[in-house]
Amino acid sequence: KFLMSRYTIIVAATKANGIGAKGRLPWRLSKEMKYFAQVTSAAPEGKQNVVVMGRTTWESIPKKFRPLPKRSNVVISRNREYDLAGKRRGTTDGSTVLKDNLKTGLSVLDANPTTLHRGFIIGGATLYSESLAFPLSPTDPCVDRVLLTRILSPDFHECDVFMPDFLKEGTTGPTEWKRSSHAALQEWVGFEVPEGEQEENGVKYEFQMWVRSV
Ligand code: FOL
Repeated sequence: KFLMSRYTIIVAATKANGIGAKGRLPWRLSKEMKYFAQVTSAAPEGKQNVVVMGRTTWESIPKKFRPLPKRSNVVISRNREYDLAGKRRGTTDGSTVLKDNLKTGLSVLDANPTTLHRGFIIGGATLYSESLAFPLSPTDPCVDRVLLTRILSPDFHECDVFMPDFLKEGTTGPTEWKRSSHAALQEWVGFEVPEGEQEENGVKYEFQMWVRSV
C-alpha cells in the first residue's frame, strides 16, 4: 500500500483545550451533540463511517447510545480481553470491534473500502495525542483534519482531561495547521452548519475546521 487513509479528529474543547471532567463531558449541549452525530454519521448510500475511540471514551458514552448507531465503532484497549459485549446495548444496530492499538484500529477503514467511508477519531485525550503526532513512516495512518468545536465561554475550570494544543507550534510535528473557511467546512460535512458564535445553556461555542497538508 502506498497511501494510507487520512483521518479526521472531531472534538469539542475549551480555549485551554479542556475536553472532559470526572469521566464525562463538562457541558450538555444538545445541538452541538447533534452536530457530532450528523457529521460522524453522514455517508453515501450503502456505506458507513468508522468512529475510533479509546476505551475510556467508550465507557463515557451513555449505554443507550452505544455502539453509536449507523457507524462502525472501533474501541482501542491494550486489554485484549476487554469485555465490550457485556457493556454494549443488546441491539443489532451499529457494530463494535476491539483493537489493541491505534494503528490496527485505523486499519479497519483501509481493509473495507467498499463498505466504509470516512474515519473519525472521537477521543479521548490519549488517542488525540497519539493521532496528532506526526506519522513516523509514510505508510502510517495520519490525521489531516480537525473538526473543532471551540467552547468560547465559560472556561470550565473543572476540566481534568485535555487535548494537545495542536495549534501551538511544534506540538504535533513540523506541519502547519490552517483554519478552513466556513464554506469549506459545510462543503466537507455536506450540510449547512450555523456560522459564528453559538449559544446553548449559557455556553458559547463555534464550529471550526482545521486542515494540514501532509
Ligand atoms: N466532538 C464534538 N464536537 N462534540 C462532542 O460532544 C464530542 N464527544 C465526543 C467526541 N467528540 C466530540 C466523545 N463523547 C456521545 C456521547 C459522548 C461522546 C460522544 C458521543 C453520544 O451519545 N452520541 C450520540 C448522540 C446522542 C444525542 O443526540 O444526544 C450519537 O448518536 O452520536
